[in-house]
Amino acid sequence: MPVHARTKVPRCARDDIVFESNIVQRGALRSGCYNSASMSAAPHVPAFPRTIFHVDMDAFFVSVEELYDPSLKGKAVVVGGQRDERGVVSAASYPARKFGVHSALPLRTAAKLCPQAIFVDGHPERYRECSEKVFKVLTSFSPQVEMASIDEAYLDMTGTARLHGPPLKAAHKLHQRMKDETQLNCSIGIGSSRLIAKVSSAQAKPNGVLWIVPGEESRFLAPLDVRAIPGVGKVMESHLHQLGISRVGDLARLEESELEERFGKWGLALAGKARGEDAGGWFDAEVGADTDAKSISHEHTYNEDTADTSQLESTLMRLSEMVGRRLREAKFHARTIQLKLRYKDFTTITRAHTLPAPTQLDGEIFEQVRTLFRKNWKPGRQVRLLGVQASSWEKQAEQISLLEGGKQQRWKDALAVADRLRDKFGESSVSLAAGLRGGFRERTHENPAGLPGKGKTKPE
Ligand code: DCP
Ligand code: MG
Repeated sequence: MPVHARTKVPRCARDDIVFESNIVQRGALRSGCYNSASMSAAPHVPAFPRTIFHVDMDAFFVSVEELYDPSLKGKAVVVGGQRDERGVVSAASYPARKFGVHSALPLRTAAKLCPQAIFVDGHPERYRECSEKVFKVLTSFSPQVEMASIDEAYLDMTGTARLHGPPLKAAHKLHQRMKDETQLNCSIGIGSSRLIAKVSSAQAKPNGVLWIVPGEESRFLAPLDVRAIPGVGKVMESHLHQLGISRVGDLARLEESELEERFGKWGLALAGKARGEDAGGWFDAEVGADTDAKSISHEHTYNEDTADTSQLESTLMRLSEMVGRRLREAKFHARTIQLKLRYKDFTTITRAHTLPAPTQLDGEIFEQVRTLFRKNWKPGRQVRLLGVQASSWEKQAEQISLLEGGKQQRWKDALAVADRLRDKFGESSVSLAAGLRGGFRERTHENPAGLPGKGKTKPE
């Protein structure tokens, strides 16, 4: 079973990850496997290991922008807005990352860290379109595909060896097909669990393939920083540092009971993850079993804080339209509508309301969110950010609208026309009257619940 790579390649970050030299060239696919077969203790190899691929597109929003403007290639590029605007970086190119620029950093900080960067506005419709192409390529490889976010997916490749060959060969094929069909680079991690696949794709970046040979999971994870484990954020990291734990190996050496005592269920999950298991409810389902987003939200940060009621309510209308549109695209009806309100001093509140019947209509979403806003906003207080989120889905067939039949159908027809116009002429081409003043660039946050690296939606 173990695959021995041919030659060690010095470019690789770690000696024990072996990359195949014949395909390592600048810009070309880096490929390899982690296999410590030469080491002393025989690893424990499960009788029927699963083969999971984690595919993650490289610098996704940036790479899509490069397709539209090839002059951006190889440069420090920041997607998400202009250098003097409020708001945050959506994506940074690898050259920009060398200066410390990353997603979620304020645009103005990014401009200070990397003044030579080119700042580009985001185009969500382009990313959605490319994401659909990515999904198509993936489904041509395995029927069990689970999109975990707009640019990443898990594939269960167990039992596909006769069709696609052994894991590395299959991954090369997939990598090439992805490039041919989308003109985009991706990185692929291969492991016996989703967790291992996810961690290894991150290690393979950019433009790489890395296979963790079954039985090598713990040894592969041991030297990595605890932050490499999906779900370990800054707060957990600092708790662990206080206990003297900085590497995954330190964590794996701790008694499970000790971790459970300190961190409860979370500690138990952490112990499992440190061994490379899909522990802790993040990965309970089979790949492809629950692929749907658990919430759809849109938010807007003002360039200048505002306390102007009509401007604020127009923004809520615009955001409601965006959320409604995504619901209709996904054929979902949402029962819970949530408002997010961030004041000038960054105090943030979220308030949710559950509807008696689920909806996907802009007007109904807006009505709820405006009620929440009017109840909770302190008039005169400057607002920095507003957000609208829809969650708690029901399938189309089960829904009963708040609006009675005929009126609801008329709304649906009107919204379908509006959606088609937006497809053709851009997101801000059509808006209900109240939303017109709220025109702004779109930012999309879709939060599939229980996914690695994507926090569950919780009130702030
Ligand atoms: N994204 C965003 N806001 C964030 C994080 C990400 O809008 N806080 C968007 C932009 C990214 C895309 O999602 O391009 C995918 O996120 P990734 O974490 O996969 O990052 P990239 O694809 O940009 O880079 P990498 O090569 O590290 O995967
Ligand atoms: Mg990515």
